[in-house]
Amino acid sequence: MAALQLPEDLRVRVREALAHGRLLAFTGAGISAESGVPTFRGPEGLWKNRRPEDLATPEAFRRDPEAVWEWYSWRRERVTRCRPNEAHLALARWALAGGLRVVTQNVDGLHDRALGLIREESGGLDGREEAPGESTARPPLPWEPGASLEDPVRLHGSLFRTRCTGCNVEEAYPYDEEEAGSPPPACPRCGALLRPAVVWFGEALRPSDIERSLEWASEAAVTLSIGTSALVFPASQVPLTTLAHGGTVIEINPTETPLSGRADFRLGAPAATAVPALLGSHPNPLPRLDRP
Ligand code: BJW
Ligand code: ZN
Repeated sequence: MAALQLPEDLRVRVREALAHGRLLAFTGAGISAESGVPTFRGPEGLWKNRRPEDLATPEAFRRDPEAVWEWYSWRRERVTRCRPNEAHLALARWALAGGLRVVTQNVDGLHDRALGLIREESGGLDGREEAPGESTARPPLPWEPGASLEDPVRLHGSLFRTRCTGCNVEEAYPYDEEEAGSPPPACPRCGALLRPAVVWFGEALRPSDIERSLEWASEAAVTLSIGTSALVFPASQVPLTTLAHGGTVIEINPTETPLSGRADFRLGAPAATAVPALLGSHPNPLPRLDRP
């Protein structure tokens, strides 16, 4: 990409935030658009002429669990065929170097897969890309023992996990080609229907997820709001919290959003080119930077 039209003082702020582990990337569906994952809003988001807003609700699942489950099966299948793009990969490199943290609204697992690819590239840790939902244990949350700070906070859950509508047990649900067209499965423990472990409209986010995200946002010197319409509450509070604490917000989105007028700067460019260009190259091999 040609040099970004970014004022020099903002460029310096981004560099310094990365050097001190005080950059936060807040992401939405647009970061995965160039990987082939449809966004929610706009004509691309339609599925069988139904709007995601009408399917991503507990009422829709109660009314028509087969249709809602079929939509999620279709999305699992589609996302499994997609690959992380240059924006996910650039964020993963800097996350592993300790320069930034990621809070995502996405349920597609592409940030996690990008981390797997970069670990493999740098010969570290597990050294392989884990297929979405492959692990059977619940992954530790970013602040729990065994977790690493490079793992994203997933505010709206995961496509590759289920939660029982009866006993509430949550577990991994790896993609299986055989699942196409099958009805929602029953819980092996209590027999109730399993649902996707995602956050639907009107449902509360996991309190520790939103608390941790707002804490990171308040500590961030720079927050990048990438590929989100910034419409959905309470996730939309993440960049606003950075602003309220005197930090800088840079929006990366080809289309204006309600955040545009409040952000310090807007890059009206697609994420897969803008994010790597903004973050710049990283040292190789990756150092562990000291977090404050
Ligand atoms: C590119 C690009 C490229 C394209 N590069 N960019 C009225 C006012 C205020 C709030 C409310 C209200 N009425 C109701 C509410 C609350 C409601 C809400 O916010 N509604 C709004 C729509 C108004 N919120 C909730 O209900 C939340 N819960 C809640 O509030 O609970 C209260 C409570 C407390 C205690 C007890 C009980 C309840 C829950 C919200 C859950 C959202 N869930 C979903 C579905 C997740 C599962 C699934 O995936 O199926 O999350 S909805 C959907 O929206 C999904 C997304 O994560 C989320 C955000 O969407 P996102 O990521 O921004 O995508 P898009 O499509 O909107 O935007 C993509 C952007 O990318 C666009 O701007 C493009 O331009 C851009 N783009 N290509 C960069 N290449
Ligand atoms: Zn159960």
